[in-house]
Amino acid sequence: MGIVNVTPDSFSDGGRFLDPDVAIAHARSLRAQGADLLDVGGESTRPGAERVAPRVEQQRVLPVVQALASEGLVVSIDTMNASTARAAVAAGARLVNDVSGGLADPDMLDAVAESDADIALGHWRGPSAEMYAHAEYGDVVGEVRAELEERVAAAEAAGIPRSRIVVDPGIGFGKRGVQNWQTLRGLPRLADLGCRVLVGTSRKRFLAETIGVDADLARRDLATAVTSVLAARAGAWAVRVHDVPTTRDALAVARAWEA
Ligand code: PMM
Repeated sequence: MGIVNVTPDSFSDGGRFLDPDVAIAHARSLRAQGADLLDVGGESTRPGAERVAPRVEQQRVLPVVQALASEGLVVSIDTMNASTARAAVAAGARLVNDVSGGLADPDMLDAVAESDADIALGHWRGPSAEMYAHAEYGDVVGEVRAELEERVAAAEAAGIPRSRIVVDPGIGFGKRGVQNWQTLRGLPRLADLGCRVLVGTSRKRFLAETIGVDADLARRDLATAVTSVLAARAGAWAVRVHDVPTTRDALAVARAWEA
């Protein structure tokens, strides 16, 4: 899954793709580099970020979703707003990627249930502005798993079958440094929920804390490729990355090793 952030303030690429034509060209190049799925988002979820009005979010993302879907590309919409999810699905998005797992907007699960789109439910304990206030765990893997299981049950109760549900452990969301590594180590326990698993480590702070807080993007992309390969080996269905070639290469090397 290649990341297309149509935002002024995402933490590693904010402002680069705010112009729809630039975002569309970027998405096409991610596709050409080997991304099977393009994740279009119009609201930054970086720690401390303020919410964006759905109207503004939709002005950013809908032209991009519409253009990519009309070219036959598989698009996911990264949003916590049901109105944006509905509009993006109408414009051709096939997956609704909600980092809040349907908790931020009480209408989200119904919006997806009414469509034939898939939904990715992220592990989330509160908005970006306050996310580290909730980073208290006894058993991080057990708690992430139990909280995701509740979200899966809520989605099923809303009428979305498990075959259309993807779970995501929400790396960096309400988790500090080592809690992210513990969560990644526990991926096989999430995979046994019986849903596809999506993992997003790309360029995140916990990687920089491991390789060097001043690590530039190229070094963070290499670290991302390593975690993405390990996630794939632990059963992930998809990995969400900014830099597609590095992760594709790493996956090809790992596949050759295993073959
Ligand atoms: N992380 C971010 C945004 N969207 N979606 C999913 N499913 N999983 C993630 O880990 C995730 C996400 C934050 O990263 P960005 O600001 O670099 O896009």
